[in-house]
Amino acid sequence: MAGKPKRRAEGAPVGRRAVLGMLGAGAAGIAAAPYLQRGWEKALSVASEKDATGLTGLLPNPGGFRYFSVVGSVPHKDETDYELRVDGLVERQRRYTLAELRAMPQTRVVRDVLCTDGWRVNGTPFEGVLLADLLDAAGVRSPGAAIRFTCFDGEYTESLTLEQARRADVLVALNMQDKPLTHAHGGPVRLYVAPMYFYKSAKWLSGITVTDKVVPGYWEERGYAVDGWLDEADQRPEAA
Ligand SMILES: Nc1nc2c(c(=O)[nH]1)N[C@H]1C(S)=C(S)[C@@H](COP(=O)(O)O)O[C@H]1N2
Ligand SMILES: [Mo]
Repeated sequence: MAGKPKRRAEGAPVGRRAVLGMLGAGAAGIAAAPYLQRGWEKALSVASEKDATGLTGLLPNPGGFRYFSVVGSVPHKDETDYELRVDGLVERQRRYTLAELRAMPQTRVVRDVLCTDGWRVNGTPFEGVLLADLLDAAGVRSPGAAIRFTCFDGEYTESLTLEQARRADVLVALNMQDKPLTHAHGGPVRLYVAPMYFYKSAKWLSGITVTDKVVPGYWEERGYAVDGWLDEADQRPEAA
């Protein structure tokens, strides 16, 4: 990345880590967090989705979501040029087009979305292919024990253990809120890890690489927990 965006982006982890630390401190931290978040928004009010600050994550979105990207601009991809690679410690490397992913069995999961910054959106449907099905199709080989996810934004990465990746609530998601994933929400394909904080759900997913051990992801290299489990209560399906 060029010097300027990199320098600007370095501001983000410090702020995000501070918020995380306060959340860890309990109720007082939770009460304080919105103030920090607001201050942050004010400081970054010049940021727009189009600029290259890498700090566009604080712009409110309709429906309670906030747009997050660690880079300023992300290429748009659709059925004509989207491709998902499955490689690494597998028997058979695979490449999927969007049409091929849509033709596979689809699973729908409805849980609450929680970001470590303190916002949440209850009862959000995601739908797509079970990550476990893609791993089975590729055939994990020894000593495969973890997954590294890469994104076509060129920067973001995530990780899961193989055991986590095989859960029935971990999707390669094509739909969100019963509509095709928009570009802003990581479309056409994002990872969706229902039982964990939303930073685990990598947007603009382009690569699934089986590794022998967990390689910490983008935010994890900057202080986030590699295991992003939600509290038990927040993992439950919405009582509809
Ligand atoms: N590629 C990519 N994926 C990402 C992020 C990002 O910056 N880049 N941010 C993460 C975080 S911290 C959150 S809260 C969610 C935000 O998703 P949204 O923009 O759809 O609300 O995406 C996660 N996945
Ligand atoms: Mo987040």
